[in-house]
Amino acid sequence: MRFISSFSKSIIILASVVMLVIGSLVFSSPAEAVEHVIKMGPNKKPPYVFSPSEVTVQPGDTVKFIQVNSRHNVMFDTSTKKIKDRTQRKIFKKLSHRKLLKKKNDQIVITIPDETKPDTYDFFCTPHKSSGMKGHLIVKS
Ligand SMILES: [Cu+2]
Repeated sequence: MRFISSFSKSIIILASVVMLVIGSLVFSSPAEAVEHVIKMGPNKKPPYVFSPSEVTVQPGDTVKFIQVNSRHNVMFDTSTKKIKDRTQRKIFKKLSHRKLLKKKNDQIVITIPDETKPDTYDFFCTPHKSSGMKGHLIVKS
C-alpha cells in the first residue's frame, strides 16, 4: 500500500515536470511569426472582395493571399501621398504583385520585413479596384 502511494506520487511529480517543460516551450518563444490568410474573390460573381479586408500584422508575419474566384493581384498604394517615407515606399513596391494569378488556389505570400514601420497600408486588386476590391494592412510593432 505504501509502495503504491509513493509510486503514484512519483508519477504525479513526473507528470508535473513534463507539463512545466511543455508549458515553458509553448509560452517562452518571443513573438512568433503568424501566418494570416486573405481570400481573394470568394464571391462567385462580382463584386469581388478581399476576405478579410483588414489584417493586423507584425514584422516577420506572413500574409497569404489565396485566389478563390476570378483572377486577382495584390498592389499596395505606394503613392507619395499615401506613404511619405521613401524606404517604406520601396518595401511596399517590392511586396506588390502586379501579375494576375491564373488558377483557383494560386497564392501570393508576402513576409512583412523587419524594417516595416507601424502604420496602415492600403492595398487593392488592379482589375477590381473600382468595384471595391481593397484592403488594409495594419502594421503594429
Ligand atoms: Cu480582383
